[in-house]
Amino acid sequence: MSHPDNSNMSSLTRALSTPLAQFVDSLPLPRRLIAADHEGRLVVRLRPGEHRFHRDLPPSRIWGYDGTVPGPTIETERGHPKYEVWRLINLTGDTHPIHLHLDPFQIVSRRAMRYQVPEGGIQDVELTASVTLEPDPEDELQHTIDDNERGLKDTIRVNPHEIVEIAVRFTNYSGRYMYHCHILEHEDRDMMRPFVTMPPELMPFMA
Ligand SMILES: [Cu+2]
Repeated sequence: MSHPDNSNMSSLTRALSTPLAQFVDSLPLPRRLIAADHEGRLVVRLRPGEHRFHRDLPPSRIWGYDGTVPGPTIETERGHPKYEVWRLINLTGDTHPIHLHLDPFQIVSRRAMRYQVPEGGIQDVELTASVTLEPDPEDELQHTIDDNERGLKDTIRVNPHEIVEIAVRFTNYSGRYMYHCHILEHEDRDMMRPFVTMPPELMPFMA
């Protein structure tokens, strides 16, 4: 666990002792990622980063897509909706049922992997680990797809020592949605992330 340095702390205390001025920051414009420029195959990683939520507050450490808030805008062509493939990598010793809001998805693969987390590799917002696509010698689990997992799903089990790939297509609604672990204690204790979908009509305003 790391602690904010003292100068950050005192400017935070100063900022919080008076109400923050409203609507003084311009809206952040996310970076555009155009699927067609990458042969329809984009990779966006969750990374730690910094974001200043208000001009009078010091930067906060965040987890964000590409380490930014909001994450990049992903642009696809009208009439050519793209599937997104999400790769869920479990670096813990527990099985997590991961639940995605808004649209159903299909499991593409479930693969065994082994991983190494270096000393200090998992902190409050930072994560360093190396993943190898081969079974861990101690792992006796069969990493196969069950018959009842082959249809459209809204929750998928991700076992320890496992990478699960799911394909999802967001088509119906725009707004702010969530994906999270469906174990109550886990979802209430940070295993929950937002994502935003929007129609092409709104895209020009994001450029
Ligand atoms: Cu969980």
